Amino acid sequence: MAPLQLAYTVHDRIHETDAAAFSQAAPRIRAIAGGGESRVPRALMDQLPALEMISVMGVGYDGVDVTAALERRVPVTHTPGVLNEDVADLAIGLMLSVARRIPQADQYVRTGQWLNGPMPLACKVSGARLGIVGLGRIGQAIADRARAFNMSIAYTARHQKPDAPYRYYASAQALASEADFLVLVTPGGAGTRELVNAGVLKALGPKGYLINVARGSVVDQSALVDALQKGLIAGAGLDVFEDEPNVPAALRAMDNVVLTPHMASATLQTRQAMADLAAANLHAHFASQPLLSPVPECH
Ligand code: 8YV
Repeated sequence: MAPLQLAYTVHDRIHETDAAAFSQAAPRIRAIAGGGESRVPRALMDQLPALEMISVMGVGYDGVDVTAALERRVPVTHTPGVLNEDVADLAIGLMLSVARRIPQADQYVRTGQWLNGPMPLACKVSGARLGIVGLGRIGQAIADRARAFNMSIAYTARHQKPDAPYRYYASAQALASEADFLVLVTPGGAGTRELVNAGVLKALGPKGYLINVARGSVVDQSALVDALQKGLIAGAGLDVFEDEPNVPAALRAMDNVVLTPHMASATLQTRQAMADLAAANLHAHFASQPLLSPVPECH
């Protein structure tokens, strides 16, 4: 926010908090800066006749109505690439945490339960079968890490990637039936909504784990809660949820899940890199220079 305030007149979310101020400022607002979860619907754009560009500090931009932006010839930019390592690191961390029960082990020691004997045995990660849903840059970073764990790696995506050295499955369900860990790292939005449904979870099976570092919308959350409660899958590591920051009590009460608050890219270094790139896109636009990272639809 600081570099933006130095360079621009910044109205900080007044469209949500101050209708009068927004009504006064709206005719002059030339750009929107938001995050990966920001909602920028057509209706908001309709109130901004001077809008020239939308800069998203995030790789995901599923909250932005890109079709509406394109109709207005308003480019949308995002921050791909700079967060691949962090998101991949957290996906691996969630896999290890849920399979080896690290949060539960911490509590086991802290609460003195160890005095009563050892924890029950957990599930091995190294050498297990990894299924990646979405083999983009982050998915490939996850696969790179998984190779160091001697995992067998397969994936599903909209299209097979000829250069990818991993087995391809045409559907998430087919992939799930051959995976011990199913990791979701697809974009959010209508195209992937509830891609992981009851059938995919059944295919993953009672020894399978679901890891979601994509968007909550990619999973039928009710079906996931049901599958976890009934033991249809072994557990889940979740960084994203259907209605953030609200997480169903049923999920929060479960012992076979690890829950994190949408923090996959939330390190000082990575968020600084994302902020720098998001600001650089704004500066490029207003300097009539080429945008650094337009979303694919705007290429
Ligand atoms: C952040 C994200 O939550 O990049 C994304 O799509 O979901 C995360 O990196 C957010 O974008 C930060 O603004």
